[in-house]
Amino acid sequence: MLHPPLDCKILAVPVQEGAGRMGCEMGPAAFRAADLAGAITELGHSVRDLGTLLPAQPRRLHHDNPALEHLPEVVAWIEALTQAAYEASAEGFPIFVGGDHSLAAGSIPGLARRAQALGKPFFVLWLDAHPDFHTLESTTSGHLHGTPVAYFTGLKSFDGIFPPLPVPVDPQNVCMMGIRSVDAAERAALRETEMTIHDMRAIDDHGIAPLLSAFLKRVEEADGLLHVSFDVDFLDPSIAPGVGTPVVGGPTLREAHLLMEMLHESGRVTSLDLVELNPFLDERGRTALLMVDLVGSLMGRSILDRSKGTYR
Ligand code: HAR
Ligand code: MN
Ligand code: MN
Ligand code: MN
Repeated sequence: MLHPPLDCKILAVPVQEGAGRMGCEMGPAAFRAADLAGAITELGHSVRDLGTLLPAQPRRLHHDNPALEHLPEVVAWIEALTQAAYEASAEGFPIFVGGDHSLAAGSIPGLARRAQALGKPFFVLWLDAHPDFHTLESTTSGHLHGTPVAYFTGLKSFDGIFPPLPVPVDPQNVCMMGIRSVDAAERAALRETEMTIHDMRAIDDHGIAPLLSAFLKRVEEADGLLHVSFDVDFLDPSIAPGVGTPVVGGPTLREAHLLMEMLHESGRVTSLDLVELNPFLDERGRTALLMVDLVGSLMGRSILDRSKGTYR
């Protein structure tokens, strides 16, 4: 498959109210300092900076779960981003730079609406230590970055509180990798879902490559669009400490690069979230720099030229 240069569009979405610890607001600034744009243009792609999204006006909202934190603020971000993501995906390759993972409750519904308008099936690769599958009733932390997957796959809990979904994402088109921290209510709810969930045990057993290949084959066969939602805490905290909810036992540097290189080779990825980077918790920018390096692999950087297959 040929890989024409991409027309990348970077939208900064400094939402931090969905997380339990503040600091993700500084994510877009750290990605700029780590030269995300330069790493992409260096590979022959173009980059347009769409600037920084502003949230909608927060509205008074009530829900019976008293644990919920910053509900009006997060909903205001989601409202603005759903529309912005739909518009940004009219052409080119949008990159949504967070911001905490509540961002995906806006980016993904906007992109799903775009896919529907184009008549294409829409797939999501969810890279995360967490499934983020809480409902508004089941979350005990009240941190809304733990809920976007339940929302965008159409669970009823969000009706009348989050914006109405333009179109739900088919759970059969969602694949999660890296999962290793699942709350009791999520575990029970995940038993009922048709999403593909590769927890760390599955990665131990099979390795990243065959699991990812199988999913990419399905995207290919459906001629689908593929969105990658990359939560930085997917990575092992020994290499990526700059996150609010680190979980030990994550993928290594090489596993992460392999995954990104395979995504590039598939030629299927059409949009990307980069979320949960918390520069306040990072060590001398190393997590931001690593993430930029991984985006390089996604955008076509490889150690040696692989176009002719293996080397002898
Ligand atoms: N499941 C936990 C909660 O709901 C932790 C959620 C953490 N989420 C993120 N994004 N960091 O994946 O509080
Ligand atoms: Mn809290
Ligand atoms: Mn997440
Ligand atoms: Mn996470």
